[in-house]
Amino acid sequence: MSTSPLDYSQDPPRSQYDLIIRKDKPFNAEPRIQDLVKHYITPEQFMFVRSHGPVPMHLNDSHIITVQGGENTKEFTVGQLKTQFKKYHVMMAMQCAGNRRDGLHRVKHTKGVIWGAAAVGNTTFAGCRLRDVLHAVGVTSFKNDLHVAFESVEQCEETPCYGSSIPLCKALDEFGDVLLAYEMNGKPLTRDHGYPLRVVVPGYIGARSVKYLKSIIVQDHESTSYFQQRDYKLLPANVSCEAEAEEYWCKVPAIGEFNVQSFVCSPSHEEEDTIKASGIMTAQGYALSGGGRGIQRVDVSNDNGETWQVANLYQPTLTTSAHIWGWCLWTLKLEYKGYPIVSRAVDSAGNVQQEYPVWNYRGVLNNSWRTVNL
Ligand SMILES: Nc1nc2c(c(=O)[nH]1)N[C@H]1C(S)=C(S)[C@@H](COP(=O)(O)O)O[C@H]1N2
Ligand SMILES: [Mo]
Repeated sequence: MSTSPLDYSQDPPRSQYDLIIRKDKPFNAEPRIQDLVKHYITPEQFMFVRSHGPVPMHLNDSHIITVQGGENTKEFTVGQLKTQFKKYHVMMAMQCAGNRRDGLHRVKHTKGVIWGAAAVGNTTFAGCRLRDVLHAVGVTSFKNDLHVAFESVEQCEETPCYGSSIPLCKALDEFGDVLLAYEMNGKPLTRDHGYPLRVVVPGYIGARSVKYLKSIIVQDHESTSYFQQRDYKLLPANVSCEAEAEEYWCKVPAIGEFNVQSFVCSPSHEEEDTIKASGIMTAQGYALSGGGRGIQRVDVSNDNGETWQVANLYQPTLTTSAHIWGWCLWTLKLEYKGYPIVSRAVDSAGNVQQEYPVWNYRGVLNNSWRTVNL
């Protein structure tokens, strides 16, 4: 770890964003919750940014990515990855595992950036498939105990570089849709979102989608990075400080796929008074689940959970993919009865978003029902 403070003076300009800054250095920002549900595909202006260090500079198409699989090591420039491999597109929800940590804080204090409920967005990415690149270094069949570790070029506050890993079976899965992406929403990646190349792992927590990619290594163990081993883990509820967490880090698995989630985005807390006056409102929100599981139902209650009404869902499916990686936006017209509006999603596997006082030390999604006036 560096002893001198990291230099953020070369971070990109950010005037194009319409985001609430949660932390300045490193830059962490999310949109206003009502803005999040205005578009099915989140424009960059409203896309959250999660960084752990200064944004790397002077990278371009000649940046080299090292790929190591078994005996073979190959180097590819970003330019070569663009031209030598077929280009694929994926539409997916990117969600930080810290999304809704502010709600979690009402249950128990945790460590990490205090996100609201908008550390999530739904964008399209384009790039080559990680699968094809691994094939090019001779990694074609998977064993369950192998992992693909990614490292980035940037220096983080916590460690010399950002790193993470995913199981090799996810990386090689023909329908896993893991990309080495160079475009977001049809344009070259911006510096904040990982220019010139990032991994995108659909259905997994955002932490696995490593930006500013430097190396890819197939190995017999998970990434030893701080971000795989000491963060993004669900610790038991009795753990209340760093010292108590110590014995759990090596026992508790790293989170991969995220769980089922939904939130009432509009009306927002600030808009509550307007609702009270008019009585009838249209509630709007998002719902999503990990692992390619789509949303089958969103229930909404206006009477403190006594009764539930089924929301109208918008979740286009792509016929080219075996999975649903995108989010679901929902709406429902209902009456305001003086209680907070709450939503509860059910994913395609029948997993129900439930309320329990889950505490995640730093990172797991708080799965409690969302209210407009927490
Ligand atoms: N190199 C690098 N990759 C990274 C991160 C980072 O700080 N550095 N943050 C991760 C986390 S925790 C999340 S949620 C996503 C956020 O992606 P975004 O900033 O493009 O929205 O990037 C992931 N990849
Ligand atoms: Mo994250």
